Amino acid sequence: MGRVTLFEVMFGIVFMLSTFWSNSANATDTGSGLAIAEEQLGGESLIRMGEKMNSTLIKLLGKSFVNFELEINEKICKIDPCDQWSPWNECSANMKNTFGFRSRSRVCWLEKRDTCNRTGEQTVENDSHLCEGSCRSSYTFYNSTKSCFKLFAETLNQSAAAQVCTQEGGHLLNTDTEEKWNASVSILLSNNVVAVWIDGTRTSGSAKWVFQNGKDPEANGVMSKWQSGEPNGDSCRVIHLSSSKFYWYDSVCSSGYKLICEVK
Ligand SMILES: [Ca+2]
Repeated sequence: MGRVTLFEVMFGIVFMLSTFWSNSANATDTGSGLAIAEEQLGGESLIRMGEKMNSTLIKLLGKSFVNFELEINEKICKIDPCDQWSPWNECSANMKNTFGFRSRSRVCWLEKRDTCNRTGEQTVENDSHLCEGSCRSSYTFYNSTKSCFKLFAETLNQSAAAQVCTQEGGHLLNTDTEEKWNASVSILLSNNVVAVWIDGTRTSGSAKWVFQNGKDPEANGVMSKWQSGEPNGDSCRVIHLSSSKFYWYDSVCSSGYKLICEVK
């Protein structure tokens, strides 16, 4: 059977209904098995009905419907000869206020002859678009500093703590702006933590402070946060609570403290 036009289908439906009416005694007779639930009406069921009623016309109509259904199915396959898109991958930018790309892909069978049969030569389509970065999961964004911070609750010596942050792609938080100092205090308060390693080491009590990232806080205009009597000759920098207030202290580098990483 060739292509079926919409007109032919409509004509067929009208004709079929009139045939139903004229045979309504048989068509609704559940005893003869001709009753068909509405949701089962389709080409195949019409063919079966035509066979039972010995009606060539209904059988032909049924076959027309089957062809029509196949044609629609094929058209749908032609419209979308591809699998579903994969989920978007993570944005290549991992900081707020920075931009990167994210992408997704899908497999298509654009050259296939049998439209619904997804075999043969595949094409991988890629799609990508611009995205704004955000802090990675478990990090908190501080708008005042435009940075992502995370408190690590394990107690480590200074070099192990610095290494954790390096592995995270960042560094120990350097309190080289008032905003970063305030963010640090806020993190410590909200987590009930009394002390953390921050960025800043020196080779001896008289040497210059060295920072993994950023500047010397005081040279950068941060008001001194040293506890009175500090620094007093140790080589690693911490924030420590004293009488309900946080201060900078220098501490022995092999001591154990929690840490805050900053990722940039
Ligand atoms: Ca000290």
